[in-house]
Amino acid sequence: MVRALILGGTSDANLLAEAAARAELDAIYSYGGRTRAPAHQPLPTRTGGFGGASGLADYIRRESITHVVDATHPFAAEMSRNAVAACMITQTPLIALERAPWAKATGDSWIEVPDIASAVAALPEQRTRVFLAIGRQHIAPFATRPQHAYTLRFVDPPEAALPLPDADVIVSRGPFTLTGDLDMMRARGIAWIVARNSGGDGARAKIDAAGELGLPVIMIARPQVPDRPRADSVTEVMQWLGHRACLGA
Ligand code: 3Y8
Ligand code: NAP
Repeated sequence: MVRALILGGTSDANLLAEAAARAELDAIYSYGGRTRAPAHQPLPTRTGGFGGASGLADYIRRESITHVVDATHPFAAEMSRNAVAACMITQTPLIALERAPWAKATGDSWIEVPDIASAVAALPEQRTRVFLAIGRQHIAPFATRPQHAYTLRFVDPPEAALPLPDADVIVSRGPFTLTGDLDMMRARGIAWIVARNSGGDGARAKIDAAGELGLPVIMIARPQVPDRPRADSVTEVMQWLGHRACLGA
């Protein structure tokens, strides 16, 4: 019998959870515990780290997990690495539900950079108005560019003071809309956007809005994750699970 662990935390993982619940699949949804009030899931849910790859391997054995689906965000590279290692140790089938990176549309002006440090370096010297749509965990490096007026978007309100003298925080968890992001960028006179290439539809609005407004986007490329089987749709993952279920594996 199939008993699946879904490593979640994204809108795609949420769609998979809905499909799994509808199919009455025996599955557990896992959050990393990054946000205060994560979205409710129609599956039994666990929250927090496992304790590295070995902790995840122990969890798989203890919970008699038969299949692991890595539906985490493309920037959750450590979780993805641990999933590959733990599934190797325990010989558990693993598949990644991965969404394609956003591709630059004609007319878009992107500055593609490999990491946060290069994104900071790509900002102009002259004071300007920057929309930092990269969450809360990677703000500190921008403190070396205090001259800009920053708009930040977090899922939860900031607990401590920000390391930026001129910063304004929007608290919103997405998914975001083109109208909403266009209005926000116009109202705040945004001239530059910094984004990570998350892919998917849940946060694409800011990229389309930048394109419509002809604004430059500093686009941070995804980190490398180890090779593993991947699916690009919920249907494919369900077949991967359902197929073995009907074989009674
Ligand atoms: C805790 C689960 C849904 C899911 C919403 C998607 C869409 C918005 C893209 C912007 C970019 C950002 C951020 C973002 C995206 C969706 C999706 C997606 C980017 C939640 C969620 C959790 C998290 C963690 C959080 C990070 C932060 C990143 C905000 C839930 C809402 C910027 C990534 O405060 C913190 O510490 C937040 C940390 C990791 C990146 C960062 O470094 O700050 N996501 N996001 C998951 C867990 O605990 O396991 O709370 O319900 C999920 C979503 N995040 O409801 O439809 O495509 O999946 N989330 C980035 O750079 O792309 C927002 O603002 O435009
Ligand atoms: P990360 O850096 O790859 O992971 C760091 C550690 O957090 C992992 O080693 C693991 O701890 C724990 N962890 C992460 N995701 C987990 C999950 N789904 N279930 C259980 N433990 C998890 O992860 P991250 O980038 O901080 O992302 C954390 C969560 O937010 C993930 O669920 C991800 O899908 C979601 N998210 C992230 C982003 C992003 O920009 N990174 C965007 C949207 C959503 P142990 O080593 O102790 O097991």
